[in-house]
Amino acid sequence: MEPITRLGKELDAEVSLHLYRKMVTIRQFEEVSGAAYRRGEFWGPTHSSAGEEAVDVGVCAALESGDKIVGYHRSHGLFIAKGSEIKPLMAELFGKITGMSKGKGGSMHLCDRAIGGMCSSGVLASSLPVAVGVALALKKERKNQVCVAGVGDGSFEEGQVGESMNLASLWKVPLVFLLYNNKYFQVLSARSRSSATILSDRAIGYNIPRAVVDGQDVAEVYRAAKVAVARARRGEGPSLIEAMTYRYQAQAARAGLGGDEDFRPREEREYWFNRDPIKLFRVTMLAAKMANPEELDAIEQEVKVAVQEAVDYARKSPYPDVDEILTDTYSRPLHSVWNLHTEVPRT
Ligand SMILES: Cc1ncc(C[n+]2csc(CCOP(=O)(O)OP(=O)(O)O)c2C)c(N)n1
Ligand SMILES: [Mg+2]
Repeated sequence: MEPITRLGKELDAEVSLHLYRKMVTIRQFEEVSGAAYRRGEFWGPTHSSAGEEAVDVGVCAALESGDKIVGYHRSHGLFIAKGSEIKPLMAELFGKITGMSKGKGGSMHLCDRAIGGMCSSGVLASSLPVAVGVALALKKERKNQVCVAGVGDGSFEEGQVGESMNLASLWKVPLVFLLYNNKYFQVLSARSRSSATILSDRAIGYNIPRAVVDGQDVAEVYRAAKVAVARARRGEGPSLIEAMTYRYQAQAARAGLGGDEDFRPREEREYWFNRDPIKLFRVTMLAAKMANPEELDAIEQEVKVAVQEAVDYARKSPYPDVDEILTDTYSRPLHSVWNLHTEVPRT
């Protein structure tokens, strides 16, 4: 396996080992949570970030702790990369009270304000207008902080994307659009949906600069993110990074409900599995003598223990009390919303 982009001074041995640990954490988190899901330990569609770790980790490596992220429906990896603890993330998937959204959000509605994780959403592209609002607030409050917003290649076809890019550019908000081009919209391939292969060309029409990067190469993603984040921090407005990547699992895990089949061609899968971002990074670090195999193996073992602890924690945690079903789910108590807008009788 050929090493990927040469690591420069910007990614020294210490930083590289840290990024490697993050990527391994995402992969193992997805493998263990996916297995628990398939055993029926929790419910609700669950989208895995496996295969796309270099995108999440490369981008977050360019962010400061005060910067924000807004996820989409496949954002476990983005939250882990930004700094979320895996115990409350796992507990959220399990619907437990100790989860980061108190067990009411599940896999697609994450929130971790402590690390700048504003939200994520299961409604395709709906988080982009929210991200424009977050970035506008950062600008108005002169925070010198940046927001990164994730979106999938299929979701990129939604109308809200153009509207969000237009306003972000017009208002010059500090936002980085992060397009995960994994070439599939559920079972529909990119080729069957669009004659354009570089989707980010559309950003040019909104006067937004864009970069197309190898999403399996963490160093390349990091380099592009640094440029985009610096531009946002200088007050020059949004950028778009299109990361060419591949999801390693089927569209979503839906225990017993279908949707778990993988329709993608075997040769294509083989090509992308040979470009596993973690294996590529390992080869690169070893070639650059930034680490020895024993160190990297030790990281994998440590992560294994931590992920096992997270799943045990999620299993042992209680479910939220049924009396709390409406707590935190509306900005105002539901009965006051009803009183204002409808005739719905109160019981
Ligand atoms: C508005 C809306 N329409 C349809 C769906 C169902 N849905 C969930 S994921 C998905 C595919 C999204 O593909 P893409 O944006 O490429 O992201 P990927 O899953 O490949 O990461 C669809 C159609 C949804 N969640 N929201
Ligand atoms: Mg896709």
